[in-house]
Amino acid sequence: DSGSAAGSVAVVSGGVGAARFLRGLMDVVDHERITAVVNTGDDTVLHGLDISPDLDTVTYTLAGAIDPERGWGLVDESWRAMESLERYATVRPEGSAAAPRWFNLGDQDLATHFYRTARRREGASLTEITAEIARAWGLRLNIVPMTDDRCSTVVTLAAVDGEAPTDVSFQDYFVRLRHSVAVQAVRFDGDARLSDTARRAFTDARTIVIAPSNPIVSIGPMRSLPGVDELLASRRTDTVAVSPIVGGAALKGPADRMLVELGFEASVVGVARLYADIASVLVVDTVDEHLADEVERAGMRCVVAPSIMSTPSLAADLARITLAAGRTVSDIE
Ligand code: FO1
Repeated sequence: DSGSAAGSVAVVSGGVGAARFLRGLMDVVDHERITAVVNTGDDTVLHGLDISPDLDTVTYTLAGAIDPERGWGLVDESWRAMESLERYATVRPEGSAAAPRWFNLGDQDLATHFYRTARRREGASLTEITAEIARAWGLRLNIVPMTDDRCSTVVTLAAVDGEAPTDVSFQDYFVRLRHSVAVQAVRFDGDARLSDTARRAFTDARTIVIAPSNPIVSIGPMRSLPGVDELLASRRTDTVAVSPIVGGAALKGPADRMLVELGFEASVVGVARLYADIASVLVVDTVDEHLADEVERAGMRCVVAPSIMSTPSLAADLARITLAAGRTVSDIE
């Protein structure tokens, strides 16, 4: 086991892809040495509840409780609370947004949002609450939100039929509109700063991994916080990214389409151009081996490995290769 010699690892994380990578990493590194710094740009408030989808996806996946088909929410979930909202939808006055049904909160999942919301009202920070939730799920690794402040991903939808482009929240785009609409721009609202815990993780880590998450809407929010790109750039030789694009497509979600709509290339080369300033190595899947030279011309060393984490053991192999790639670089440069 290379774990004890590996030092600490900080993982820049979004949702599903990051969670699977972290699951693999837990087989390779002592859990206490792992810090997942997780995107909160997707966070939303519904029914008055504070919902942090990426934090919950990471927590539930690592606890072995995620629904494997959906990739979000809990396994063996029931939906009676959601179904019961139907009664109120009939009396809701015009213009009211009460009792929304488009975002599915399972009966067991609701307990997490109840707890998070109640603790927030008591004045606890999202960092403290997230650690409490991870502990409740029996996890020993550090799961930390990127910020304790509000940072909201806003998606500008492309104009249709000569009408003005419209801004929607990330969950409106992703869930309500099923990300089936063209995107013209993405921005991050709020006056957020990187949390001290996250900053310490990035500063102290032996290796920083940028997980295979959507570069724009999962990794992008963190990079938008003041000083984060500079901090990662200062650790560039110890930072390894894993490409979320395999064979020109995203394994899950709209990353491929979104990259193209925003003027980037949906390929490992496009990913390399986005990350070259903050990471020195890009891990790409074997199907993209023919693009390795182009990745290197974009300014990143290219490591080719099977990157589809369809089993925990493949995820562990990928984690091992990713850590080894980071070590080689900082030993040479
Ligand atoms: N994704 C959906 O596509 N539909 C849903 O109804 C939905 C509900 C939901 C509830 C809790 C949660 O933690 C995640 C949920 N997600 C749902 C996933 C979420 O929208 C996305 O995974 C992320 O925001 C994108 O990374």
